[in-house]
Amino acid sequence: MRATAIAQPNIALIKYWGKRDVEQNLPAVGSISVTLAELQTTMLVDLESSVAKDTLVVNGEENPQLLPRISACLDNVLGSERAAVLVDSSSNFPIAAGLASSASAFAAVTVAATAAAELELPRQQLARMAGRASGSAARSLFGGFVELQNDASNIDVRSLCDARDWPLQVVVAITETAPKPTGSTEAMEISRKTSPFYDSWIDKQGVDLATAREAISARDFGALAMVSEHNCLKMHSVMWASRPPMVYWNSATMRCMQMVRALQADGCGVFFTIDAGPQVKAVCLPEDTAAVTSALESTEGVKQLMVTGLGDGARRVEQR
Ligand code: 2P0
Repeated sequence: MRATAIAQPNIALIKYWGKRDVEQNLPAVGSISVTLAELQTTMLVDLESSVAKDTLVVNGEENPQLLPRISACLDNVLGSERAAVLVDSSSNFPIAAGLASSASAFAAVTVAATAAAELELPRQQLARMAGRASGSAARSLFGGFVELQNDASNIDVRSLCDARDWPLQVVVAITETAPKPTGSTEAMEISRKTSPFYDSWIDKQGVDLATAREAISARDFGALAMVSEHNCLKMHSVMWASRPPMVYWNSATMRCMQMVRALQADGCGVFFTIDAGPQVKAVCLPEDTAAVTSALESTEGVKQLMVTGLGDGARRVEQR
């Protein structure tokens, strides 16, 4: 009746932005991501604690903000006729700051809750359950390069390539650790309702997905770099043109992008991607990791760097 799971966040190269069904939390587009290795969320779910109501502890402190979404996820996984649950979570990276903390949190709680209830479910079903709580969480059930397909009335998630088969590195430049001003869920709906570029974003996503899929299959870093940066900047253009505009970048975000451009001009195998937050993720070839790390380390406004390889999907671990 107690189980612990570990999940890692994932970084989308071809982004999820927009929902076709808010109630069911179904994405409007497919997406492709990489699951990270070193950034981790560890979550204990205890179904027989003596808590009177659902309780969420994050890094040692009660967290009432995230609790309603965790409770809704537990209802979805365990049914609403359940006893109060204690969830104890810890992450080794800043949460709610554009580092996909909701992806690892909802992937971990889904795996831990099903394990605690001794439910044996296929990974695909776990991914759909996690995705109902947070779209990007569905991708953290799988490792390496992961595609979330958005077909018919359901989502389908699969690994395109194992982490060990194309061991790229990701250097995360943290430029701000405070929570972002507008959460993704709300921001996506603002974009859908107000951005003049939204329909075109949805229409063109299939082309970017196909290009990225081919690049991953051919291990073609240059092609993956080009389509990933294009897709990232296109998503941010949708956000910038929304009303109110959503500009998640700060001046250090721009400086990091310029630094990546300078590294590319020097022949480095690196590209950037940025999510709904000011952090810059530089994806690079293993042999260029040291050069990328040193360049971003010395970029003005970078507060912290995290360097990671690609990792595995969410899984149960020994009780802590
Ligand atoms: C992504 N993001 O593909 C995109 C890129 C942010 C920018 O998925 O509303 O927290 O919980 O389904 O999963 C962030 O969205 O949104 C996200 P919900 P989620 O990674």
